[in-house]
Amino acid sequence: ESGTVLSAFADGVLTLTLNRPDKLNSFNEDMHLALRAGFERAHRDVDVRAILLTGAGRGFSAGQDLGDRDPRKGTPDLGHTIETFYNPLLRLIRSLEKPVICAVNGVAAGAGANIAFACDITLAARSARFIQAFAKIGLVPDSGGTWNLPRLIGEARAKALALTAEPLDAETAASWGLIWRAVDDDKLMDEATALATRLAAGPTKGLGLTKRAIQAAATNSLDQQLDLERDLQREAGRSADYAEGVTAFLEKRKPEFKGK
Ligand code: T3D
Repeated sequence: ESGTVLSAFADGVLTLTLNRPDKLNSFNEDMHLALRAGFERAHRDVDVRAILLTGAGRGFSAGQDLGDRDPRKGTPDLGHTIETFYNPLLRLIRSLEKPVICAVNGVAAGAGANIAFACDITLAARSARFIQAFAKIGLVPDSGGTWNLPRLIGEARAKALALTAEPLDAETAASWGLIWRAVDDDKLMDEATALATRLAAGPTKGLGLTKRAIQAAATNSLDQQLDLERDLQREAGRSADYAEGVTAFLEKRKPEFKGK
C-alpha cells in the first residue's frame, strides 16, 4: 500500500501509519484527509476495537508541512486551516469510544506532539523527542495543546515548554505524566501492538464509556461526575460484555468479550 497514511487491520486493531517520511510525516492536506478517513472508519466499523497511530521512518510527525506555508505566496488564514483540519482530527480522536494508542517512534513537533498527547495511551521510543515548535515560528500551540498540557503537567511546565520550544525527551515526558511510558526503540512497535491487541479484545463498550467519563471530568464538578458515573455504569451494566465478564469470573474462566 502507498499513500500518505498506511492502514492495516488485524485482530481488531486498525493501525494508521503517517507516511511522509522524507518530510518527517509533516501534515499536508492529503495526509490530513487520509488520517481523518482512518478515524472515521474506526468510528463506523464495529470490527475496529482499537486504533494504533504511529509514523513511518525516523520521525513521528513534525506538525504542519511548512512547505505549504511559504509567506511569499501570500498570508494563509490559519484559523481556517485549524478549523478545517486540525480541530476535526482532535475531535475524532477524543470522541471515538474505543482506545487510541499512539506509538511515537521519533521526533514529534508542533501539532505532531499535541496529537500524540491527545491519544488515550501514548508510548514513545526512548530516543523520541517532543517539541512545542510553535514558538520558533511565532505561532500558538494548537491541536488541543493549550488544553492538554496544563492539565497533564501543570501550568509552570506547560508554559516553559510552549514558550521555549525546548525538546523534551521521552523518559521525562513519561515521568511528568505527559505520556504513559518510554520504551526501548527496538521494542516500541511490539509493545504498542501487544497493548492495542489486548485492548481490542477487551469490553469495548465499557472501555469507551470509561474514556468518556475521564474526559468529562476535566470540566465537570464532582457532583456532575458522580451523576455521570451513575448513568454510564447503568449503560455498561446492560452490555453483553459485562454479563460475560461476571459469568466468566463466576465460572473461573477467561472472558470472551465481543465488544458489545
Ligand atoms: O499552518 C497551519 O495550518 C497552522 C497549524 C500549525 C501546526 C504546526 O504544527 S506549526 C509547527 C510546524 N512544525 C515545525 O515548526 C517543526 C519544523 N521542523 C523542525 O523543527 C525539525 O525538522 C525537527 C526538530 C522536527 C527535526 O529536526 P531534524 O534535524 O531531526 O530533521 P530536519 O533535518 O530538520 O528534517 C528532515 C527533513 O524533514 C528536512 O527535509 P530535507 O532538508 O531533508 O529535504 C526538513 O525540511 C523536513 N521537515 C521537517 N519538518 C518539516 C519539514 N518539512 C516541512 N514541514 C515541516 N514541519
